Amino acid sequence: KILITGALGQIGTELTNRLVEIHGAENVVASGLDRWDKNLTSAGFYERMDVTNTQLVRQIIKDYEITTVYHLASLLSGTSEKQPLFAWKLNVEPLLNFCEMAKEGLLKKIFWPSSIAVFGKGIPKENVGQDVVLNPTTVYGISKMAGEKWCEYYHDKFGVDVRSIRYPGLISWKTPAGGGTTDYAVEIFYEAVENGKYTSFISENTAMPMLYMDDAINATLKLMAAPKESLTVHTSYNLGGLSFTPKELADEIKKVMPDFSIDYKPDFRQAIADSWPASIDDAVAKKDWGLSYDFSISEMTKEMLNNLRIKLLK
Ligand code: VAH
Repeated sequence: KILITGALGQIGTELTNRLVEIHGAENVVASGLDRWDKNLTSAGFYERMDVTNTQLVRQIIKDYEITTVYHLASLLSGTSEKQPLFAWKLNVEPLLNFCEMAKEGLLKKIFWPSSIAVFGKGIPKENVGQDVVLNPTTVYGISKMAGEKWCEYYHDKFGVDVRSIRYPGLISWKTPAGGGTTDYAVEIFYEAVENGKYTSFISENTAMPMLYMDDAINATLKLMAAPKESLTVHTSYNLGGLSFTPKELADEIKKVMPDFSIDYKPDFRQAIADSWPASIDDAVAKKDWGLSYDFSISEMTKEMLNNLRIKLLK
């Protein structure tokens, strides 16, 4: 069976749905901090689980005979700056626990999300490569860099099959994002549909790597299905997708909603965004496991506005 942690989050809800489609609900165990209620998840099983509770996690792995874990539970960049010590504990220790279980033979495969937040000072802003120096300046970036190094250590030392992607900002409409710096690119669509205007907490010319959720889920499933021998990266794969500024995104929205307006009031997350690259080189992922994308910025914009109109205005 498959276990997903953080299954009620922005990525988790959509990844759970796809894994249920592929493997059947009876083979998918969703877990999260929230109390269960019937329409929470499409998984066959739901466990209320704090991933930092090592004994409980081990018990659930044994009870359900879990072989694959998608470990998504994490604090994102904005929230991590506000709770550094808890962010370190939550973002790193459970990953180590899952790697230990794989080393003991309790698990066959692990997926763990890293982030473009691992990049920081001293590198070019554009087309950042797979093997540049990692110099994160945020708590979140530090925790993700440490996690990547642990993945590589457990692979190289013990042959653990742990796979990872450095996600850019992810844009989706099914589940709100939570506490991220790129979340302006999610909020803007909700506000466009509900109020016809948006005040961005990121300044107009700050480009960041972004991706529509469907492309991110497809990439994740493609990486996990790839033959182990084809993988040359054991820290985390660069994934670039799109790259745009708040102004460029607002201009795309205006093509669909001419009366939409935007203004800019950068907050503490501007400094986080300034420390990140504007675009990513994902050639290695394309070569190793056939990474590809379906959504351009205009196709994403139409998808987001159409679906949010239905979701928010019914
Ligand atoms: C965040 N959405 O903003 C996440 C992501 C690259 C950004 O890691 O923190």
